Formats: sequence, C-alpha cells, structure tokens
Amino acid sequence: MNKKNGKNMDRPELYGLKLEPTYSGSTTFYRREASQDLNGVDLAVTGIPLDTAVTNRPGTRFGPRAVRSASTILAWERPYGLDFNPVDRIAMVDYGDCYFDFGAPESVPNSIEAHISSIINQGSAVFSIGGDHFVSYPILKAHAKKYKEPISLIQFDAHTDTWEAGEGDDEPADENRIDHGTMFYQATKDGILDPKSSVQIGIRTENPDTMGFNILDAPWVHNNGIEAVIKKTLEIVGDKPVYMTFDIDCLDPSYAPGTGTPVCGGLSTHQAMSIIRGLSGINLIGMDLVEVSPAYDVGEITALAGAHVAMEMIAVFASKSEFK
Ligand SMILES: [Mn+2]
Repeated sequence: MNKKNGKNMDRPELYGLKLEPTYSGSTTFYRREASQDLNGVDLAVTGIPLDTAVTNRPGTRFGPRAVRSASTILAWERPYGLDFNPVDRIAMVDYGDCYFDFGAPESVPNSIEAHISSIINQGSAVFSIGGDHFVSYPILKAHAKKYKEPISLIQFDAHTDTWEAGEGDDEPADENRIDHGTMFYQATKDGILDPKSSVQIGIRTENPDTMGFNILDAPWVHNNGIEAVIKKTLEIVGDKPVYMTFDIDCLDPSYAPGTGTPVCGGLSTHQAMSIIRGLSGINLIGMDLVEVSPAYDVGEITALAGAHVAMEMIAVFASKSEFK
C-alpha cells in the first residue's frame, strides 16, 4: 500500500477514489481533483458563496467550504446500498468557487450566470453548492439559455420561493431585486421554468399563489410516504430536462439546524435521501444544494446532511445511460 500522504492531489485520472484519512489532506468536494480543465469532465462541482440575499440569518457564504469538508468522510466508499460509485461512472472535478464582487451587489447575478454558462457551455454539467437560494436564479438562467426550453424543477424546500418580488409594499414588483424568496417567481415569469412539469417537495410555509407548481407539502410527504412521493414526482417530470434544487431547510431543523430560515415539521435525512435515490432515471441536467449556514450548525450535522444529499443527487445524475 502506498503510504504517501496527499494522495488525492496525485491521481492519475478523474475517476475513482483514493483512500486517505478523513481528517487529512485537501478538502475538495468528495476528494475530487481541483481543476478548471473541463476536458472530458462530466460534472463540475462549484461553490457560490453568496449570503446577501437572505431575509433572515446570513452565513451561507461559508456553506461551500463546510459541505466540502463534511464530504471527506464520505469519500472512501460508494453511497450505502448503491450498486455503483458515482465517481466510477462520471468524471467529476471540484472547479472551485464562483468569483463575484461583494462590493457591487448588482453585479452578482450576472457574475454567477456567466460562471455557470462558462462551465456548461464547455460540455460539463454543474453541481453548485450555495450560498443562499437566490443563486438558483442565475444558474437556471444559464441552463435555460443552453437548453432553449422551459426547464422542469424538482425543488426540495420548506418554502416555495415564488413570492412576488416587492410583495408587501406599495411599490410595483422590481424583478431586479436580489432575494432568496422570490427567484422562482421571477424564473417562472421569465419563462425559464415550466411549473406544470415541476414539483416542490416538503413545503410548509403559507403562500396561496402556487403559480401552477405541483406541491407535495411536508404533511403530504409524512402522510403518504416516500414511495408515493417518488411515483408522483416521476409522473410530473416525465422525461423532460429537469433541474434539481435542494434547500437544506427542506429537512426538519432537528436534522439541519444550520440554516437561515428553519421551519419545524420537515423531512428527515432518511426521507430526503430515499426520495432522491428513487428518482434515478430522470433527465437530470443540473443540481444545487443551498442554504447551509455553518455558524448556526450543531456538531456539523447540517453540513454532513448536505454532503449526503449532494451525493444522492450526483448518483441520480451518474445513473444516466450516457455514462460508462
Ligand atoms: Mn427554503
């Protein structure tokens, strides 16, 4: 056995795992090579450390780093019960973080969109780690431009995030507002999302205007069970191009306290991971995990939940028949 340390910085190819003590070495996501060379890459993981669009507690700018660090404890074997390791089927790199100027907030959406476009236009899909949930809006814009059709959304969340921009005051809606509760309103108005073939799972915050999204709210999930959620979701999205966004506050605060707008009555990590695994076979084109806020975490359980959920999403992506 090669006892040289730092083995994940010395890999001959982009596939597979090299064992290294969890506590040592580089903390790229799932021990992937840190690289911005996307030649032959199927999936690039990137961090988007934004937390200025929140309505409550900030701190998600530290989310990417926390989730990457938590992922190192997973990077020694395939996800439990899965008959393959995603990194044996897909070439995945850690692309590093999106750069944006925190002193010029109005420039942030375009910076994120350009960052994502630069990745997906080179032929790699992208898994983004937020960051607050606003980041999904410029990410979706980049995908819509590439795919040239409204995208279906599978959204795990306590909140619909379809609140009208500017709602609650007398001013007309300002679609340029940067807000982590309005971006799917904006995306739907833009024609980027197709709500009729989209589904929101785990919702437990009142918002009477659904904008036509299918909603399997948290009580529905608890009352009907994991298999029913999987069946309904597969029926709704069919074989359309689908983007999956996982707001960590979909999980109950007992499983994910480290987030900005926690709501009780949510899903367990078991429920969320099982539902995602059951969605294998969908036409998944992109993914994000958002709203992990380490300063409010306890024992790193939120970051760990995020890393587990991320690997389940990546396994769904890797299950596509185009990979080896
Ligand atoms: Mn949320």
